Amino acid sequence: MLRKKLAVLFAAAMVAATVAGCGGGDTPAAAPAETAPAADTEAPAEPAPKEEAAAPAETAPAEDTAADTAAAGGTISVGYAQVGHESDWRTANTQNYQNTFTAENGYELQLVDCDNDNAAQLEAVRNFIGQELDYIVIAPIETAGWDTVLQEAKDAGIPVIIADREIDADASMYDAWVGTNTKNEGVTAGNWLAEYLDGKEANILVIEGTVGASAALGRSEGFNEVAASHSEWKILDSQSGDFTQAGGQEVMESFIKSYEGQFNVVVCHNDNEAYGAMDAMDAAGITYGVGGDVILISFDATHDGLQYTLDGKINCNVECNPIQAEVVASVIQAMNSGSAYEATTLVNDEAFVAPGITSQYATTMTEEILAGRAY
Ligand code: GZL
Repeated sequence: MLRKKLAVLFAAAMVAATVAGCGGGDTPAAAPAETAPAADTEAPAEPAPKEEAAAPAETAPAEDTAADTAAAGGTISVGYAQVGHESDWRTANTQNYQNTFTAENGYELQLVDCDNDNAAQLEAVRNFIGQELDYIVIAPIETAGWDTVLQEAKDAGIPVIIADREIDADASMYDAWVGTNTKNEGVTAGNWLAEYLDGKEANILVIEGTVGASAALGRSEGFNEVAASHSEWKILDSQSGDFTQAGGQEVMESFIKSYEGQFNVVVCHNDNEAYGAMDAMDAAGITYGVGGDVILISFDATHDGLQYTLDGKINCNVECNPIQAEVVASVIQAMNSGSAYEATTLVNDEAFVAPGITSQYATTMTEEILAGRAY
């Protein structure tokens, strides 16, 4: 892999946190002012002190865009350690990276599907380091266990971008973060339910995402924060469906055995779990959605999830936008040209509700909205 030789830079790349549309919630702290990643030259760039943002000074002439680099015969090698292929959301995210990090755009993408296996994901990142790729992007399966391999990438001088989910590591251990605010998504689901129930009782079953995944932890934290302020609500049970349809069906079947006739709300941490829960409730003759005995809430707002929302099968669907590759590419291009880049970028999210429902927290679904969706 061509290891890009970045010019030695004399100035810090100014770094700022950018919020692109979701407010509130615990967004990752913006990383302190960073220099553009040290070039692998003899004299590494003089790092600006992290606690202060150095004023932009004379920098090496801005390099070309990735496409120009490609035209000049160079390519930017990018390794993407992808969570797996567990959901429609993940499929859309993978496709987005494959459509963005193309050869004609000046990239050489190695996308490794880690099949929801932490050990495989760490191995993929170490392989990227061993190949001396130019940049590494990680969508972390779990939040824990990243310090050692991130230090290895740092020692190798390879910039790392954490994408989609969050990790339990200091922001100084990686170079940028691009993703969504899943705690905010959970708060939105809770606020919508409170608005919809208008004081009525709720006996809630939750099908969580993958154990240890920040998306599951964030959604639970946000929803539970709202639930705690409603004494008329009771969360009967909460189990992981691993973000899969099979997992959602298995957990819902178990819930029906234990709580049939006792619950009126089911919260699924993603659309695929919701499809599995719907199959299980159909088999048990339990009605859900608008006019049903059970209120069904889902996350992701993928195409099929929004079709079910439009059909009134899902009452509320909180979006989590998988289209993130363009933002990651813009960060890589900025790093590559030694210019300013955002250390933290939140990707837009919104929420949708079934026709007949109006809400201050969500948009009422229409055919036009569905037709206009990118995924
Ligand atoms: C959310 C993402 C989650 C989706 C699931 O940012 O990490 O993982 O909600 C996917 O569909 O499996």
